[in-house]
Amino acid sequence: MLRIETRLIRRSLAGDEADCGDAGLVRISGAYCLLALVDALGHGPEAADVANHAIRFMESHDTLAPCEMLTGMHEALKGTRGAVASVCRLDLETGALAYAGIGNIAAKIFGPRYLSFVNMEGVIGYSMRRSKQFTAELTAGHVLALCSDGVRSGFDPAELNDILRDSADFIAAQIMSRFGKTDDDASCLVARPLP
Ligand SMILES: [Mn+2]
Repeated sequence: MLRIETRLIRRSLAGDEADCGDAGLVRISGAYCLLALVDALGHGPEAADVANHAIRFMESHDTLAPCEMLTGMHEALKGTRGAVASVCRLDLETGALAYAGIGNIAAKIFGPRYLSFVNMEGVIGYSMRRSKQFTAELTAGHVLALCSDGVRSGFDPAELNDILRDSADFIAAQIMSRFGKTDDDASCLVARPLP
């Protein structure tokens, strides 16, 4: 059974984390771990409400596959300003990771085999087509990072090579401090299988 450590860091443009339009979720149910990051359009308390609504939807539907999760979230967020999101479902017995994402969230696996997932365009709750589901493997030595667009995404993956064996806490903090922007809410969710 895969053991993972995770760390979510959020930084609110408004200063108060309760008003952050980015929100994340790590939730284990049975042999699966659901990992997700949501960025509601805009920022401030209204964006925070939408992001929290999306998280509550996922908490109460935590067995859905990533594609179905996004489709369900789309219905749940109708009438709101909308959001973008990335959803992963990790099989803790095999390390198989199912992934789907809509909009501008970066989802990458760092390590010997670097991988950057591709999200479909759209805004959840407003306009989206059915997302595409991808699969990958998350094994020891690799690190999964989901980052909102408040974090610069075009950096060379090798820039993290020196810290991949550090803790999820440290890696998330480094991503935020090295690549975080200051003009939007910013968030980063890191998951790291333990050796
Ligand atoms: Mn954003």
